[in-house]
Amino acid sequence: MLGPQEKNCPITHYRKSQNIVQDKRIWVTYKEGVYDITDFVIEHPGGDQILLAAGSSVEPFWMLYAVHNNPHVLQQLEALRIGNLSKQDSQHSLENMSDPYSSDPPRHAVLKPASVKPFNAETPPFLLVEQFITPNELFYVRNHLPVPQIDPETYELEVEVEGSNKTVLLTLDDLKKFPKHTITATIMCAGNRRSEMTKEKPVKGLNWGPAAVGNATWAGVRLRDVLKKSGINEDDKKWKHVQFEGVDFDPTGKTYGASIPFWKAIDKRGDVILAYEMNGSPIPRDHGFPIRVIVPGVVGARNVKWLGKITVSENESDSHWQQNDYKGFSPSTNWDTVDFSKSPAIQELPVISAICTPSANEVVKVQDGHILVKDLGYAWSGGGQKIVRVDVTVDGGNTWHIADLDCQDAAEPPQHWSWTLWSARIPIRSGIRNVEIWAKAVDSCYNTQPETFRNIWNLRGVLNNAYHRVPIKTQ
Ligand SMILES: Nc1nc2c(c(=O)[nH]1)N[C@H]1C(S)=C(S)[C@@H](COP(=O)(O)O)O[C@H]1N2
Ligand SMILES: [Mo]
Repeated sequence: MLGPQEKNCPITHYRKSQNIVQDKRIWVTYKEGVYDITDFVIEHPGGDQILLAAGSSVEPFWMLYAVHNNPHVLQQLEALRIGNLSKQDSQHSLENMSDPYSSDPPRHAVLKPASVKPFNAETPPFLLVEQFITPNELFYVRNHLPVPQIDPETYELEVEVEGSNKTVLLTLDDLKKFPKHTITATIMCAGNRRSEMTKEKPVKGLNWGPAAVGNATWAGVRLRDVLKKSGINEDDKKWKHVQFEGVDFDPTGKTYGASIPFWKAIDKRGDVILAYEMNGSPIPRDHGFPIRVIVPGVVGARNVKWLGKITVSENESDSHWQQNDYKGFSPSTNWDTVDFSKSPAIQELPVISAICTPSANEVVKVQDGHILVKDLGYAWSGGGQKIVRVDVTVDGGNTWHIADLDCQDAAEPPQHWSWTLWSARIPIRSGIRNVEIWAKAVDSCYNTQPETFRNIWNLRGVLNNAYHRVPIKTQ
C-alpha cells in the first residue's frame, strides 16, 4: 500500500483555477481498486467533491453524494486504476462503513424522490396547488446531507459577533422567551423547474419539476430581536452579513452554511425568523428541527435548517453553497470558463409561475368553447413583491387571457411573502385538439418572466423562470 506521507498530501495543494500547480499525486480507493485521479481533478475544475475522498476510500463519500455513484462515473474511474488493495485492507475499509442516512426520518409515500441519499423530493404538482398552505408532510425536501439527530433538551444555538470574543448560547427555552412572530412565506429552491432548462441544453443538478416549492406558516422569534439582545447595534455600518451554519455535516466535518445581507437580517420589515414551528407543529426533522432560519423572499438555500450557529460578520459565509453554488451566469459561460467569484450569490428570487394541473398531455374537456381550469398553478416573486397579474395564452401569445388570482395573502409589498394560486377560463377555437398552455406572471415591480429558456440558460440550472408551457389535448 501507499505510504503515510502520501496519505496526508493532496487537498492543500489543489488550486481551483486554470493554472493548477499540482506537485503531488491524488489517489482514492474504491472497493479493492486504487485510482490516481490527479489528471481528472485538473481537467474538471468544477468536480471537486471527489477531493473529499483524497487519500482514502470514496465509498463513504459516495454514500453521502449518491448521485456520483453511477455507471458513467465508475467507467471513468476504471480508466484511472493504478493498482489494488490487499484483501485485508479492502475488507477493513468495508467493515468501517455504516450508512450515514440510516437515521433519516420516514417520509410520506407521495414524495417521489429525485435522490434518496441525500433525500430530495418534490410535492406531486396536482397536490401542490390544492391548498394555499402546503401540509408539512407534502412539503418538498431538499437535503444536501444526512438529517442530523438533535435532542431539543440539550440543543444550543451559538451566536457569535465576529472579532468580539463574545459568543452567546441560547437553549430552545431561551429562544422561546423572545416574543413569538408568525409569518406565512413561500420557500423555493433555486433549481425549481430545472428539468425544463436542461431540455434547452444539459445543466448540472437535480432534475426538479415545478414543485420544489411550498408555502407554509412559520412561527418563531425574530432574528432581529436575538441579534439586538446579543449586543448588535442595527446602525453599525461595520456589519455586512449574517452567516448561518447547520449542524448537518459532510465527512470532513464541514457543515452546511449560507449567509444573507445584514440589512435583511436586522430590518424590522425583513421578517427573518428563527422558526420552531411549521404550520402549527414543531418543525419536522426534514425541515430543520428544532430551529431553522426563515428568510422570506429569499432563495431556499439561505433558509438554513438545523441551525447551530449564527455569526454577525463583515464577510459572506465561506461555505461551498454560498461561494461555489447557487449563482447565476451568462448562457455562454461553461464549466471551463466559469468563475464563481465573479457572480453574486442568489438572494431574492425573480418572478416565476407554473401550471400544475393539467399535466403534460392530459386530456381536458371543452365546455361552451372554453377550458376551465381550477387550481391551475402558482405564481410568486422574491423580495416580498406581490403577484399583480398572471397571463395565459393557448395560441402562442396571439391572445392573452387574464387569470383569476384565487388565493392571495393580504400583505402589501415589500412584505408579501406568500405565493398566489390562480386559475383560468380559457376560450378554445373549435376543432383544435392539441394546444399548449403558456403562463407568465407579473409582480408589483412590473417585472415579468422571460419568454424562453434560451437566453437565461446557465450551467447550474438555477433561476428557471421562463414562461411555463404545458401541451394538452382537448376533447
Ligand atoms: N442545514 C441545511 N439547510 C438547508 C439545506 C441543507 O441541505 N442543509 N438545504 C437548503 C436548500 S438548497 C433548500 S432549497 C431548502 C429546502 O428546504 P426544505 O427541505 O424544508 O423544503 O433548505 C435549505 N437549507
Ligand atoms: Mo435549494
